Amino acid sequence: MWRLNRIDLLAGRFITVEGGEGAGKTTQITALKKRLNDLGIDVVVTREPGGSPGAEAIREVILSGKAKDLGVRGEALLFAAARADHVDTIIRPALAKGQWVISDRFADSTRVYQGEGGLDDSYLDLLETVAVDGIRPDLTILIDIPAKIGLARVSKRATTVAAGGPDRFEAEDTKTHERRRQLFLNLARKEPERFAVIDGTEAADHVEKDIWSAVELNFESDLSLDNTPSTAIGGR
Ligand code: Z5A
Repeated sequence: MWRLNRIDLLAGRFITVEGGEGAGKTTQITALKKRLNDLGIDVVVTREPGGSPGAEAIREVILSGKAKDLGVRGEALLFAAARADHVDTIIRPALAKGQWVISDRFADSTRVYQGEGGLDDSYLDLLETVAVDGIRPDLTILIDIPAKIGLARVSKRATTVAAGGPDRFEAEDTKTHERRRQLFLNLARKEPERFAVIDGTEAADHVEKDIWSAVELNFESDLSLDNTPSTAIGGR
């Protein structure tokens, strides 16, 4: 369906960051935001599930495990409902204003987590179409890390969801996490023009440099503009 507000007509840029637990997504998003801000680019950092008040309410229900009884299909519908609200109230308006949006997880996470849970591609395609409503990432950074290393990093956290401890998904076994890692890599192989796969096992500052190289490569023309705040175009 033709939409006047398709992503290619929006002024901002949309970057998603994907990967398994403890891959370093949050750490790297903070660093990437700073680098872009230093160039005068206005950046909105957000996350999934969540990112908007409605979606954050759904996040609590999902990650607490309360929705597990809905089964993988029902749970996927909740992720899609959260994403639709997030797109409508946060992502699309920010892109329309010329802001850059960095989202900690987006639709690829549903492909991987709910796909691994047993949902087939046709169901996932349908959900994605209605949830993203034409909004697709310009670049997806996949921070790749063996499940064991990521889980070891997050195991140092608290032990309850409320206190930031293992959630409904983190609590699953290492083999499940490793299968998810392979699914992420499969997605990246299918869409090499959208994905940048980054080795997440390196030290954080090394990972940061690799991510920045990918961003520079993908947004060469945007970043070569004089993006100082006084001359920023379209709010960037
Ligand atoms: N989910 C789904 O099933 N379907 C969907 O559609 C969506 C999500 C959108 C959300 O969890 C869960 O929902 C997620 C998938 C599912 N499953 N799980 N679990 P979340 O948002 O609460 O958590 P997460 O996305 O998995 O993030 P995380 O576990 O917090 O990890 P991270 O953000 O990638 O890593 P970090 O917080 O930056 O770093 C973790 C630790 O490692 C921390 O102590 C850092 O200091 C350290 N770290 C970071 N980088 C390094 C390096 N390079 N070396 C050493 N140590 C490092």
